[in-house]
Amino acid sequence: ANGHTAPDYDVIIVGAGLSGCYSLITALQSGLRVKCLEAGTGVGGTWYWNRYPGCRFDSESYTYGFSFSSELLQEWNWSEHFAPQRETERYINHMADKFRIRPHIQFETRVETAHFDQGNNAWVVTTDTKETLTARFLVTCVGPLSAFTLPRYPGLEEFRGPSCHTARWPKAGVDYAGKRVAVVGTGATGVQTIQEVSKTAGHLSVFQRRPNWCAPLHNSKIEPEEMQRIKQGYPELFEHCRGSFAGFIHRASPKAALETPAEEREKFWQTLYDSPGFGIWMGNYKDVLVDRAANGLLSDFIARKIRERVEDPVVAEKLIPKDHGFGTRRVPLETKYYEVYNRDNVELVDLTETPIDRVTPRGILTADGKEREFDVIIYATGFDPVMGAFDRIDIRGLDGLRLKEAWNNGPRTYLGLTVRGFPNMFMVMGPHCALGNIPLSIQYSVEWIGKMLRYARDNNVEYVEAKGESVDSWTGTVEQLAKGLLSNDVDSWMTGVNSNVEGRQKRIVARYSGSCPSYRARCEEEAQAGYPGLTLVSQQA
Ligand code: NA7
Repeated sequence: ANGHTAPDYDVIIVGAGLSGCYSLITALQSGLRVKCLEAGTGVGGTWYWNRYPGCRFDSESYTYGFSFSSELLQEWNWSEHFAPQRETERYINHMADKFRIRPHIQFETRVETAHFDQGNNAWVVTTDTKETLTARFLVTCVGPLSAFTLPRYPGLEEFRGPSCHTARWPKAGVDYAGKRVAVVGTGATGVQTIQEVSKTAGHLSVFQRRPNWCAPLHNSKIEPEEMQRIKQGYPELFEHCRGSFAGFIHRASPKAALETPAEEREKFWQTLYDSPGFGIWMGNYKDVLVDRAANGLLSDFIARKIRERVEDPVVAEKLIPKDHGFGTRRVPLETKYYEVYNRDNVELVDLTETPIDRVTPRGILTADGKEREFDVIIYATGFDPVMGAFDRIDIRGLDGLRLKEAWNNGPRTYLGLTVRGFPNMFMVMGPHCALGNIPLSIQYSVEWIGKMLRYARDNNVEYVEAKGESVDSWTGTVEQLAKGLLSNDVDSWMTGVNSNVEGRQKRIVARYSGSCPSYRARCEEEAQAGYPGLTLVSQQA
């Protein structure tokens, strides 16, 4: 109509991780013409790229899978309470085959630009394969932690042996057994890598800038009878997770640490410390993540554990965070991590004492003039958080406005799903949406967007944009919710900080930190009221 050029597709999906795969499934089920573009050679996103040694879930396997299909739930068996990467990647591949989405995914194709064409109300997408595709709607499924970052040390390229970031671990693996290995970084990824690599490396040097508070994972096998029981209980299990703050099985206690007698508190913390998963983080007293005194008590408890587990008291002190309290950054879950430092073949290098000067052809030179020689260097140095994957694409909305510039002073969104000035673009796991148990959050966001897209089709809507007042009010809500949370006073990916990226030194509010149920309630309200927060323009007959 009106001399418009009809776009090639109704929807282009960027990325074929969990978000992209499920977005594709819903779009196909709605009968939309859809194309998914993926940089990798396979599906899985995070679970495709992160094949480093020891990579596995920190959330219970059976709460991590999607629940939209009971058939999928019933036919899939998890082998461990916290499944390894390989199994999760297999799960996502299984899903892709079951729902026949593969023919709609173009692999080895990285989206380079996405510009909104105002004349046609369509997105024009170009790729590194030199293709141009157009679609009415753009759904970004680029992942909150996918743009990996390397340190900016001089000489990084000069190292002669194999070196890689954990998020680009080669499929063929890296031979580190018996070798001299360096691991830089001690976040959730570094901790998993260190535990595994230390088992067979000839010598391992861990380069630690800031330690994190870790707690035991307590992984174990799932026997067939147990898996059967889990399957029978799926409806209640997911109901329980949907009702919890962050979508996990763990729920915070209604009690406050400060109002509990010391002896009882100690017993409770010991039970949590001895139990599998995130309980000690998500299922703790209600005041430990918001009250400094309560948090201090819990931190002291964990510090005692570290001192008990690490033989060398000097090393133990280096492993105890002094700049932030327990749970205010992402808690890495570990399996004998602290005991790694009792091994003869492992050394902890404290970068606050001896920063890295440069990487040399032979190894790493620290500020004390010591050059350590390595055969392999592993960078577990994290990601340009949440906005990073968007920044890598040249995304332009109305009047050529660049998304990167629009978010210069921090992201501004409506419901974490849409951005003013960027019509017909929806984000899955973008800034300001609820994260927590990610697949659960993904499932909700994808279904919300799916419903929106069906509404648009059924009502001939060809233009959808967040209203200015919606964005102001939602961004305000998100910033308000962040106040009072101890985690928002600490540098981490959760506050949008990454020392390796220009312009990411300042803390911002990158994520919605209210509860998942209240997030969903707010989004439901928008949909049920017929999208009053969005400007919808229908096609003229
Ligand atoms: P994180 O949690 O961002 O951890 C990155 C680690 O790398 C952290 O210890 C950093 O130290 C360290 N780092 C980063 N840059 C440098 C440089 N230049 N020099 C030395 N050390 C550095 O990323 P992860 O991959 O571990 O985890 C990401 C998420 O994936 C995690 O939350 C889970 O949800 C799964 P710093 O603390 O900044 O001093």
